[in-house]
Amino acid sequence: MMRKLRLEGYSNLVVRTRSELDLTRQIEVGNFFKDEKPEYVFLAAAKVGGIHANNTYPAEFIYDNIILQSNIIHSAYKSGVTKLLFLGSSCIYPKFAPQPMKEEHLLTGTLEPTNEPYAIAKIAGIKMCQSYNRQYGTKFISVMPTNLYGFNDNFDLETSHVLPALIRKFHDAKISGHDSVTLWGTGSPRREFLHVDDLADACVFLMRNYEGSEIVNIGSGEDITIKELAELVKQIVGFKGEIIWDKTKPDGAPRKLLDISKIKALGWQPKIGLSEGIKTTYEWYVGNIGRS
Ligand code: GFB
Repeated sequence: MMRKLRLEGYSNLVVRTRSELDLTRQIEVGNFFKDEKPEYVFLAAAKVGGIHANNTYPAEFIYDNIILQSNIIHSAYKSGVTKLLFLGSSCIYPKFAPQPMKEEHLLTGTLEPTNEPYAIAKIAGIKMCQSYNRQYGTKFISVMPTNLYGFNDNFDLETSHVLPALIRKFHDAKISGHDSVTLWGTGSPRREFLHVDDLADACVFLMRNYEGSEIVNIGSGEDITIKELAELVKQIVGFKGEIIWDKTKPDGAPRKLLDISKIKALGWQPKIGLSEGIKTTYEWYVGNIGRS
């Protein structure tokens, strides 16, 4: 978001690091909004992680996300913010929703157990934005991105999402000369991926052009099996060894492809293809994090 907003020439950007402002503290968040009086709020702060992190820390995922989003949404209302964009996730949809998943499929079936606490928190955020719009006339929009990847991602193997994990696992194995890499599950689930620069572009687009209370999906419009993704990352990284699948780890949702016809009808399109996006992300990783 910061990269995109600076590119667009916005200079009056107000941010706080986690150590400067603890978003789980209601009074501190209220004072921050009173002092700074932001006009536009991109609510991207959240406790996030991949399938293993969600499955391991359910209490933190539901508590941290409900608390911090409630503090920010309520303080945005109290301080008269012009518009707020709330970021949810594609995991809010039912585990067996028809594919591709449309916005109206929300709350039509049971959720994927591995990330239900997180999904419930995000659904609460959507309902809070919609309720404040209805009762107080606020303009709080809710957008639902698919699985994201790109620069500055979390590459910790315990808490990360699959794509950064694959980049790190294949790179480390290549550098260390290992002859195999172990991945989780069966490799058969399908996932959709969107580069974070495309997401930031969509968020600025919607902040400018959308005022509805209904949620809006943001995705690339195509998905891939984890096995196909692994082969793609393996080839981009240049790892020559074999892939071992650890079936004791969960697969999660079998598929969660978003229907993006709503945002396309508004005039937005994703621009960064998966293979190109992985290549530039791997280059960034090697230049900034990976051991060479
Ligand atoms: O990206 P990921 O952790 O989350 O896992 P979800 C996607 C798929 O990749 C799962 C498989 O089937 C994993 O088992 N996978 C294979 C791996 N190897 C690995 C690995 O080394 N690391 C990881 N992380 N996965 C998340 C939700 O679900 O999607 C979050 O838990 C959020 O709440 C996020 O919604 C967008 O896509 O399954």
